[in-house]
Amino acid sequence: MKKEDVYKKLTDAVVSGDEKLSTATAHDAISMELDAYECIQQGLNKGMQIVSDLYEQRKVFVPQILRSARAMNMAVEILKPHLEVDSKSSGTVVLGVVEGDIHDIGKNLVKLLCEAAGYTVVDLGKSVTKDAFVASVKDSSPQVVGMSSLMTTSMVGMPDVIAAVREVDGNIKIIIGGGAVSQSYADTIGADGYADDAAKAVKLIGKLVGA
Ligand code: B1M
Repeated sequence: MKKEDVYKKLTDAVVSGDEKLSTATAHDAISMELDAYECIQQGLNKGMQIVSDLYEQRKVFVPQILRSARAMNMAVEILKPHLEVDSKSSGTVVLGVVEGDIHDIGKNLVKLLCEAAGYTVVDLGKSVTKDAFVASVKDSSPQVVGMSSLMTTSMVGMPDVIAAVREVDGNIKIIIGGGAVSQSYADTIGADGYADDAAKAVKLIGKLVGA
């Protein structure tokens, strides 16, 4: 089997929410010594993006979305130990989905790729309050705080988090991402950057911390 066929099988497994196929294909990918990062990006993530579009078009519904997310997560767990970890870049990144928002699939991808790039990630999870971001900045002194939002109702909480975090540490870099936000929103609220996918988020963090 060619690597493109494996990526496509991973994509199809996520789209159809088939966890048996996603996990079996992840094992195949490992035995073929394929790059775990590429399997996640070219295979699983692509599948999740397709499912998201189908949901928007009302061609799939919540139960299918959840099956797809599970198929993806189970394959990620198999691939994760095989990600090449870059031991050179270092630093701490605090990540969280903003308050009121439970969409964490994209944030989890950002976490995974940050860890693969050698960052220590403090994952605050989903629906994270401003106070929890502030407490985490005090506790772990990160170089970067990353906020994710997929809902127009939750993205409006980002400016308050930025102000509160900067009160604790004026030098901290703050980035945002997720379907609800954009570069222009990042500029408007004074974030240091925006990324539209997880791989770009890692590059952006590297640029901001001078790695
Ligand atoms: Co819902 N949901 N959802 N949802 N959901 C959206 C976001 C929505 C756009 C669908 C729609 O109606 N068109 C809509 C929001 C509308 C809006 O505000 N504009 C919506 C809604 C309304 C809701 C509910 C309110 C539905 C309801 O109950 N009536 C409810 C909300 C509950 C809440 O949060 N309080 C709800 C619930 C759910 C599920 C639980 C069923 C499930 C979430 C499961 C989970 O996350 N654990 C779900 C899902 C899956 C979606 C869609 C279909 C897919 C999101 C996703 O995971 N995409 C979504 C529609 C869509 O996005 N097209 C939708 C795949 C993921 C890999 O992409 O997260 O964008 P994404 O991440 C990308 C980039 O954005 C980037 O990297 C990733 C790719 O590499 N990125 C970052 C993400 N975070 C980043 C952070 C960074 C940098 C990059 O730096 C820090």
